[in-house]
Formats: sequence, structure tokens, C-alpha cells
Amino acid sequence: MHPMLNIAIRAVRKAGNLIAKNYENPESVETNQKGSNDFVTNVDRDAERAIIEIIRKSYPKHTIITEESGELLGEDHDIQWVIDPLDGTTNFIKRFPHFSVSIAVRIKGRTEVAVVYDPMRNELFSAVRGQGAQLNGYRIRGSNARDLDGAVLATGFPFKSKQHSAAYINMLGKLFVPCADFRRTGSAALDLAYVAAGRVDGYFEIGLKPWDFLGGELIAREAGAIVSDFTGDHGYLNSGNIVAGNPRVVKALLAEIRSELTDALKR
Ligand code: 2AM
Ligand code: CA
Ligand code: CA
Ligand code: CA
Repeated sequence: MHPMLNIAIRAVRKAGNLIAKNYENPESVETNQKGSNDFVTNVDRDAERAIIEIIRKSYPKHTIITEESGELLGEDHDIQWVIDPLDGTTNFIKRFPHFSVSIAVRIKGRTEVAVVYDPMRNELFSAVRGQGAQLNGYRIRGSNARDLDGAVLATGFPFKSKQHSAAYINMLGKLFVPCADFRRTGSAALDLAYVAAGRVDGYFEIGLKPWDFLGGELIAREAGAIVSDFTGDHGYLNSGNIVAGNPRVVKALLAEIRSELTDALKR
């Protein structure tokens, strides 16, 4: 096994177990507000600390980028571990059992190893670049839908960037006509993992951060999906405006929303 995948798996399992234990003991969870509709708990921070400790033990020189601690520059800038210790904090707080731990390892800006772990279902999604995607060790492939007819799309509402609300609702309205249905479950990392597993036919969301999508992105790609911004380009690495699915679904999705894109969403 790829040595970094081994460490990444150890780290997400440690963090996931910690999250699951606290889910059983809600009195041990303390919530703080970071911004409007934006919460963090002691469990996010504890999970993050546990992950950093495991990585540091094996790779003391690597750079680590996390949601709650920001960038911890190591001597080696070329290798970055990009971490979301708890993706779906709002679900965790509400005791809606759907959240994950995400780790992507990037070497010179290219993701080589990715892990997304759902501790409530004990589902471990993983990928090594060029070697396919797996769920609990079994190979997974994305949906082979031919277009949006009968498709189920995952999405996330732009809860923070309210300036995109109108454009987003217009896109939903357009897609609602050909699609069968939508799923909005609150963990971007799992949405991308579910694209990889063919549990949804496609996915789109506005304004993600690198730790939300870098892990799921490689897993989806290695399962045969493509990932792009809302114009079919690579702008999502900066904007976080992301579309994923097999090439036919992404093409049909982009064609459907094209007329609703504002300039800000063309990045
Ligand atoms: P988080 O739980 O790590 O903060 C994209 O939808 C990401 O935004 C999610 O994966 C989740 O990441 C966060 N998110 C989603 N809905 C949210 C909400 N209502 N409030 C705060 N964060 C949310
Ligand atoms: Ca958060
Ligand atoms: Ca997140
Ligand atoms: Ca998080």
C-alpha cells in the first residue's frame, strides 16, 4: 500500500472514532459560532489535533493545511496534507448522522492520495492517483447515466455566500425539469465520494474550500468522474465552484445552467 495512504487511513479512523464517541455523548460537545450559519465544536478541534499528531509522527517535514488551524508550514513545502477534520459540522451538532473526515495529500500541487471516512457507517473511500477508487477496499465506479433524464444530483446550498442565492435558485429550477431529484445532505466530501460510488449521478456546489473538495475530487476522478467549474474549466481550484459527474452528465448539467451564470460564477 502507498505509505502515505496508510498514514492517511490511520488518521481518518482515529479522528472518526473520536467523532463517533462524542456523537454518543452529546453533553461533551461544546459549540462555538465562527460566523453567520458557521459553527465549530471542540470535537472538530480534537479530531484535527489527532490527525496532525499522526501525520507529524511519520512526516515531520510536510506542510499541513487544515480548516481550523490554517497552514502549518513544514520544511517541505512541496508536500501538503489538506485536511477537513469534520465535514458536516452542522449535521454533527444537530445529530443528523451524516458527516466525514477528509484528507488529501498533494505533491507539487497535484493530489496523489485521498481518503474520505464516514464514521457512522464505517465507510472508507480512498484513492491513489492512477490506481482507481475504493470503498472499504472494493473498487468503485461512478454512475453511467447518459444524461440528466432520471438523474439524482447532490448539491449544497450557498449558505454563506448569500450573494449567489438568486443565481443558485435559478440553476436548481433549470435542473429540476430534466432531473429526477436532488439530495442535499451537508457534507461536500461525502457528496463527491457518493459521485465516485455512483450513489448520485452528479454534484454541484458554490464556494467550497480546498479541504472540502480535494479529497473527494481525486476519489471521484479515479472512479471515472470529471470535475470542473461551472464553465467546464479548472477555476474551481480557486473559486470552489464545482461540478462533478461522468462526462455526459457534466456536459448536460453545464448546458442546463449556462444561461443562469453570473460573471462571478464563471470562475
Ligand atoms: P463543514 O462542516 O466542514 O464546515 C460545503 O457545503 C461545506 O460547507 C460542507 O461540507 C460543510 O463543511 C459546510 N456547510 C454546509 N452547510 C453548512 C451550514 N448550514 N452551515 C455551516 N457550514 C455548512
Ligand atoms: Ca466548518
Ligand atoms: Ca467542510
Ligand atoms: Ca470542517
